[in-house]
Amino acid sequence: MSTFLPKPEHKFTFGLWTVGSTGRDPFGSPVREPKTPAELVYLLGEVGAYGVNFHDNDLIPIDATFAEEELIKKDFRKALAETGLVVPMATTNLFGDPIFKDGAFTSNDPKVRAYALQKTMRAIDLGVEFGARIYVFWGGREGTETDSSKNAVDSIKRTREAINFFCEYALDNHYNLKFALEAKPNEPRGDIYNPTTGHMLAFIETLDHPEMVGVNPEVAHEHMAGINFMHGVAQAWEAGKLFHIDLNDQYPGRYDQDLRFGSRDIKAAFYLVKFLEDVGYDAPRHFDAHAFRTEDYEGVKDFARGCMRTYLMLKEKAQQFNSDQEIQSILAEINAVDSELTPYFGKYTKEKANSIKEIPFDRASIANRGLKYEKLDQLTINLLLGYR
Ligand code: GCO
Ligand code: MN
Ligand code: MN
Repeated sequence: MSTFLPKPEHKFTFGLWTVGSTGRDPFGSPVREPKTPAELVYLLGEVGAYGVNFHDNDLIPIDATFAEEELIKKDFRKALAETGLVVPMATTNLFGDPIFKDGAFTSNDPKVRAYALQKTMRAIDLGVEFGARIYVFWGGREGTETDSSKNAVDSIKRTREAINFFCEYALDNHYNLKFALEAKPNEPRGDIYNPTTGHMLAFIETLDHPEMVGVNPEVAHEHMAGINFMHGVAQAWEAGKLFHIDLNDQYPGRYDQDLRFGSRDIKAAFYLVKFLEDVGYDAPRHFDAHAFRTEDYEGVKDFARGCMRTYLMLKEKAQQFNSDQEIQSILAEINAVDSELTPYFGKYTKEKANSIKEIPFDRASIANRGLKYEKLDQLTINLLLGYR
């Protein structure tokens, strides 16, 4: 039995904004004293995380002076060195400041769009300075409350122009950087453009450097949209676009909850972990969630440890699933190959098409076969509940 302790090879990461959340929400003030970036790195070191990610302004406040910036960086660098934590991913805060109230790259105001370019280039420089190899774009304010305000086609074109610009910027500066686009259907805007991972995958193919750009799917965001997260992740993986992942949890139809990973839908979390482990996903496993507002910093540590432990417990369950004889024999039966039919599949030829047209199918007898999915699903439940 594993001890479920996190190790560097698991690549468990947290954002400064996750364990650093002070519990402020639209209805209430902070419940925890803010900690400095360096203090948060020590906290993450204590719970056994591998890395820490940041928005530019999680590390350097937007109005910091040069001297303040240098001091923060010095402390942060020292904390990284002492804990051994790395910075695999960085991103830009393009949503917090009032200037972004109508978006950044999609704002109708050219001054806002130009400022967003400037802020992002500086944030990319900052991320690269700390070793980030993945740069996330989450367009939290890139949307509308009323569609009389913005042209949806222009907004897509403006987003494309911005991402193309940053690809060239990275190439021009010889940065070893890949971009990961993160979709969310709504919140903080009424509606956000490119609302799902599927939209992002389609959008990426229209860029000048699609090879530099992938996705950063988030559990909560796809659950908010009521769709199957693992299916989107699989599609991204199959397309070679799963550059990063945001793990958390969420009840559909509610506000953006950012719950501890696996705490709401254990079954969905299980299939997700099983997928990632089966295919050999090797990029960071980033927990983009935060502790309940009821917690102090001991509770924040419980939260962070819980995210990682649940992942590792589900990983063990996935191994158990893969070596369970009864489950595997049902799967083998379901996936049985019919060698007589094999020649009919694959690439089109005229001869193949004509011969498929001639096959006599006994529809009723094919349809009569039970598929044993009830049994398979219950065996999975037994396994997840520890009765197998
Ligand atoms: C959210 C998003 C963010 C992004 C982060 C990185 O719902 O607020 O998930 O946490 O992931 O801004 O780009
Ligand atoms: Mn989110
Ligand atoms: Mn996220």
